[in-house]
Amino acid sequence: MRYATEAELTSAISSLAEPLSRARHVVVFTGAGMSAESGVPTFRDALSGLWSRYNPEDLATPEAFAQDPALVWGWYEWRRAIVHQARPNAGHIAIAALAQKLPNLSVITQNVDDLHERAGTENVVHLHGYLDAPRCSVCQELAPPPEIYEVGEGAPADPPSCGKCGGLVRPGVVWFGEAIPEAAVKTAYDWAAHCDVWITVGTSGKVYPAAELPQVAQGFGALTVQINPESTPLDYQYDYCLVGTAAEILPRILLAV
Ligand code: BJW
Ligand code: ZN
Repeated sequence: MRYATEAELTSAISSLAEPLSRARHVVVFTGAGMSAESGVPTFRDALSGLWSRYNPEDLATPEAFAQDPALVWGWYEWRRAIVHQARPNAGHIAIAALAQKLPNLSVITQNVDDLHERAGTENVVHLHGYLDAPRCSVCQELAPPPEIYEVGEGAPADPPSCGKCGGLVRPGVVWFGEAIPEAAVKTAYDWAAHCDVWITVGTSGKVYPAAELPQVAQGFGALTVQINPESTPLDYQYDYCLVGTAAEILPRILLAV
């Protein structure tokens, strides 16, 4: 059910206090909208999303990196600099504070930034990798992330070479067609199957397998909540759709618990 007006939101949020306080395990599942209010662009928002200006096939696939490593590396270094300048927003901070109040709260994020960790949340699983963990595209050895340097938007930058085998170093993210890291996928499905409350924040629910996790949680009996200012294709799956942004709604949930 959708809760959009001020009165609807107030009543929905207060009715979540009891199940949250009672829950043995709460999972918060986040997407790009979680970091939007920190100034990190989303992917699919019509005007500001990265995919409104760039073609994912040219930048977020292993084939794109093989074709033009400098274009892909430069694009990710430009985004890494944006993330380094960004600060956790009120939503990230509310999740970290909620984790202090509740016995067991975990975060599963699709985001490649570290804003949950910088807000103080400790229990975070990254499904789609992490910008600060580049690795060799040949032998998979982890490489040290370079110092942050200015890369103009769209400017190419040559990737470093692997210290072990000399192969090209690639961004530490999961591209289309690549498998989610095994340990992350296993933990995410395990938490989905065993949590009591599942809160999805700021994802369009269009990228699989991540997008099926909320349904797994619901199938195993969790109460499911979505926080998003827009509708998503998966609205119908949730017990509560709270219409608003991460930085607006999450601090209100924290106050209610
Ligand atoms: C706010 C807000 C505010 C705004 N507050 N909200 C089944 C069917 C069809 C296809 C597939 C399928 N299973 C797999 C596939 C293929 C593919 C896929 O899903 N394609 C679909 C697009 C159709 N999936 C894959 O390829 C995955 N791999 C895989 O399946 O491997 C199989 C395999 C197994 C074994 C061996 C080999 C292979 C991998 C997917 C990797 C996704 N990678 C990216 C890029 C990461 C690196 C990078 O950062 O560049 O991950 S794509 C991009 O999308 C990124 C995101 O994590 C991901 C999800 O996006 P997200 O977070 O939902 O963002 P947006 O922009 O879409 O939405 C933002 C939302 O926020 C909106 O709803 C706004 O309204 C909202 N919002 N402001 C709260 N302030
Ligand atoms: Zn190597």
